[in-house]
Amino acid sequence: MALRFEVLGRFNRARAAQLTLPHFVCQTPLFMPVGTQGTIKGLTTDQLEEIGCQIILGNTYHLALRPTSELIDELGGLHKFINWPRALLTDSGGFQMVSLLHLADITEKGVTFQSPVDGKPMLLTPEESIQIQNRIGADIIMALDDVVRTTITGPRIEEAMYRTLRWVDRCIAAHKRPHEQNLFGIVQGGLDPVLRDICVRGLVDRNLPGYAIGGLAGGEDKDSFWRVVAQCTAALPEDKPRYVMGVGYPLDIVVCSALGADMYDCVYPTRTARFGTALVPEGVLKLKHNAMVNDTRPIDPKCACMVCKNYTRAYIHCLVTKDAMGSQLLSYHNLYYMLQLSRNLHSSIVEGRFPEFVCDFLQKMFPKGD
Ligand code: PRF
Ligand code: ZN
Repeated sequence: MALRFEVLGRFNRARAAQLTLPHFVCQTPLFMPVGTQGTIKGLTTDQLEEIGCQIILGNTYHLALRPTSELIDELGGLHKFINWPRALLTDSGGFQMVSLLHLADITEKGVTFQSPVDGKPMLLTPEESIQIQNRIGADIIMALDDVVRTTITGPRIEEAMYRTLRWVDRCIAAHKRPHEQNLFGIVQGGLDPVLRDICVRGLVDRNLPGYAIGGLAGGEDKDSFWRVVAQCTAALPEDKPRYVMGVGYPLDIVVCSALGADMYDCVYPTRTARFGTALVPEGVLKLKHNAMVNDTRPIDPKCACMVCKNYTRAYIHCLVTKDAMGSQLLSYHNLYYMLQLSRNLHSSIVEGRFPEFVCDFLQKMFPKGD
């Protein structure tokens, strides 16, 4: 195991912790920006440090295609390659292939897909996913899982859950650097509480350094989503980090933290920035809107970020469809917002004022109480 997880404070099921990883000491609840090719679209690693980013996520699938894991290894690992001294997490690749490539086919061996480079069929096995992630060198690496949409029903959900458990054993056996990299297992099982329970127990028996809750944020209703998170966090060990994959919206992060989750990743803040949308305490602000043409206020007058200190809505409105700087400034502000939200969750739990923080958050976001 290459991590330490110390709970610093609790409020009911919510916890604030210090997660010590090989490259950085992180505070939870923790939001991890997604940098598919290693880097976050539109931000330099200096800017990421400036806004207090502690860990970023990279995707095995994308990095394996370009620049390739062999080259990253040869050049001294991903931290060095992208000039990021803090923590890194890589996702195992299966989910990206299945969600991006409709041609991906899953068998017991692994995930078969057509290479987007030359169209040749390629196979990503659990062993290969781990070998690639060992070469990339992230602080946390993810087991290859069999992901199915939560909106489907039938025996395929059960098959995927049991396969995920069989694959985690192949991942554990293939992992060559357990003292430098933490292998997390992923709970699958769709929306079925019996399947989720079998998967959680199976993974806990394997005594991994941390656990993720997968298969969510794929179009299921919020009630089912929160129910699965609540069930899994209640059954996972108290002394290990819990990571909800692909989540999420600010509201989801607040709710999941109240349910005892610790880590999150999502493309939403940077993706929505590229569509001209800023995250603000009231919800979202659409910078493309005509009302912004002569609005001389910052995006969020209460935000302390570099963008809100220096630029008006009118200026960003003007840039947004014309110049890459528009989405860069919005990405900067949006990530600052998510990281500030994580810091506020952490400090409110440590200082015993988590309920007040949640009430205030909800009141701003839903002022009419709806
Ligand atoms: N598995 C993996 N990565 C993921 C997910 C998953 O279930 C999700 C949830 N939809 C996001 N990213 N390996
Ligand atoms: Zn700002």
